Amino acid sequence: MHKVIFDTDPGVDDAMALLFLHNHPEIDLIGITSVFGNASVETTTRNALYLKQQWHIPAPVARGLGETLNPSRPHVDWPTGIHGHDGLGNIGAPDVVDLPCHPLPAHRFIIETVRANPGEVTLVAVGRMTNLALALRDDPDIAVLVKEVVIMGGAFDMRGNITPAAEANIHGDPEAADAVMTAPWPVVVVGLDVTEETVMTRARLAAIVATGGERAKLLSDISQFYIDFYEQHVEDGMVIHDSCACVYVVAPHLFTLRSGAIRVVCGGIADGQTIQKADDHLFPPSAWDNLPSQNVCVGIDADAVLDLISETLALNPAA
Ligand SMILES: [Ca+2]
Repeated sequence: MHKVIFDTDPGVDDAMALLFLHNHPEIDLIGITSVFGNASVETTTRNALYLKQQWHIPAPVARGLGETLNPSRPHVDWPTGIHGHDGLGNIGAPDVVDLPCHPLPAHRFIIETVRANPGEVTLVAVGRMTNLALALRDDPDIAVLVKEVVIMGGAFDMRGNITPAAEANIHGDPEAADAVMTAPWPVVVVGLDVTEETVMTRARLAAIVATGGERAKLLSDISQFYIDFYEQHVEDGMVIHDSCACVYVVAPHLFTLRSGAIRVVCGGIADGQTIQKADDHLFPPSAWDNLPSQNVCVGIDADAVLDLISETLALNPAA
């Protein structure tokens, strides 16, 4: 079993990833930590509680941060054209969900949980890296106690998706992302290089709903607005960024990795760009020296990943 804390900004593709983690038999989802990104932290926390309630997820929700690690960064508008005004595809989620948050803030929840389970916790982070960076700042020693950090974010051998240089999760808090990538914990980055190859078609989603029951139906309802947005990018369906990172936890053999130190550009026109110095390439002294080698996904078996996601989302305990 993989003990997972899911750090997330739900978010439509976050919702799919959450259901994957909840359904997968080899994953023990032990916590959900919210962060801002696809919407304000008030909205993403509400959404995490709403999905917990609707899908009967036992894991607690700990509320995270709503501001960048560097507080002087300007606010950027929420991507309501992609995730809707409610962050869940405008399905009309209730303003208030009658469930409490965990008493600890997200970064303290991460620290306490990792310390209670040394060497066992995988952090799957699919929003901005703010909570993880604050956990490291508060308690740097947790880095060696975490089993693995799997990140959805970044664009290495290709353009970004929020600027020509940067992917949205990293661009949303570059200083936090640089701290996470350069810390002495094992990081695997699942970025646009592989996520943009995984497209869930309308037909595939409909087939999931046909066997997955009410849980899958809610997921499908949430996803329709996002699918409409993606019409300008893909022929049919939705790119399922966040679920790819969750698949990595249980099926790493479906990905090709490249090892090397990673830095994140902080400021200037390439703000939020992710750059890896591959271990097998020599350079004169640079800002990538004396840092841990982390892994970047540079290849994916997209069909197999989509099949695994489909099978997992279609599991229906009520049937
Ligand atoms: Ca996300």
